[in-house]
Amino acid sequence: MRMVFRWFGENNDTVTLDQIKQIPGTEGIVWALHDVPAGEVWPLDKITEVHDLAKKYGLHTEVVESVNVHEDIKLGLPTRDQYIKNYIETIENLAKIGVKVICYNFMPVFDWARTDLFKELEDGSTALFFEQDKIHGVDPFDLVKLINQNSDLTMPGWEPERLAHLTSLFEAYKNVTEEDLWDNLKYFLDAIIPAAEKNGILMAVHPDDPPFPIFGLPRILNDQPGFRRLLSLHDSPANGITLCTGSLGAKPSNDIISMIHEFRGRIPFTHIRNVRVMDNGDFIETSHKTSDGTVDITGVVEAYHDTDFTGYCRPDHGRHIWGEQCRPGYGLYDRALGIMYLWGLWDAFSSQKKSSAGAASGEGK
Ligand code: DNO
Repeated sequence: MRMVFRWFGENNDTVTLDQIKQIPGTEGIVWALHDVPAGEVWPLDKITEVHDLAKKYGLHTEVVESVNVHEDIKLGLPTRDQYIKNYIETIENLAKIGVKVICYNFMPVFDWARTDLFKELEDGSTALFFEQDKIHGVDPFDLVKLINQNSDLTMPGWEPERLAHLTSLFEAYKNVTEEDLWDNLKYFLDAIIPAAEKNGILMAVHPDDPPFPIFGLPRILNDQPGFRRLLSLHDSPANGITLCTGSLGAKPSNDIISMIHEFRGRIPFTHIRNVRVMDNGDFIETSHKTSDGTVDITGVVEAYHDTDFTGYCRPDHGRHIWGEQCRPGYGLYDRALGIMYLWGLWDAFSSQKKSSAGAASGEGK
């Protein structure tokens, strides 16, 4: 397991590279050119700038999250070919500085969504929260009206450039079914995976977050059968998964440990975090500790250990603790604590394995 840490850039993050460097066992940043709109080519000079900066702190830039997919690709419009061409050019540019994994997602219109950024937990810390009633039953066109009226309905993860076209996007998706989305994903993968292979890059799709359709938009990547189908769309090690335990864990029927075993070798990148799911389906992000949430983090790390996981891992989100002012979910303290918890589990499983191997060889003497 190779630990990395998401960093939004010098002007966009409260966490600094030298702080990241001091988190034990953390070798690189997970980064993106956040100011390049989806669909455009990432310029090599800007890519090199981030790479050189991270290198000064001894951190690598092997994992990118995300190169966003233009809506026209997800919609299957004729204009998609140009955007796919641009995507391939970005893959080629990223390979030039040694990028190994590109995370992306295939969620229509919205990326991850929450209804509250600072929901208070019992211990006084705050965390990202999703309340079903705030989203379900909301007509997408009413939502557009609400946003235009400056309603305080905030949805983190929304990209401003998409918000500006929300009405036309909802119109465009009106007749797009889940099967259409699958077809469009296959078309995209058939075009980009050979380019990724040629450039030594593994593509890793992120699950839908939350793991169910919102606002009537189709969402297809949020359970084991969905990921099985994804892998079969284009059979190549370069067609892989960003296995996010927090996203998948918000759907209690998901057996994440079984997924880790089944998809072994096709998970170049994982996000490990916990989430507490309530009886009504609301969920809140908790500390990484297994007993604090619904996801069996101990079992997840054990499954990775058992399957000799050598991919990249990030602690994903954390709570906001000790008064830290930071990007929602992306403070230093709780994510650093999460990393230490994950390493603690990993090291414990390693030493357990060593002592049982030792006992077995002792028996043989
Ligand atoms: C939220 C993240 C997502 C993720 C994208 C991947 O913090 O996990 O925004 O980066 O969905 O494409």
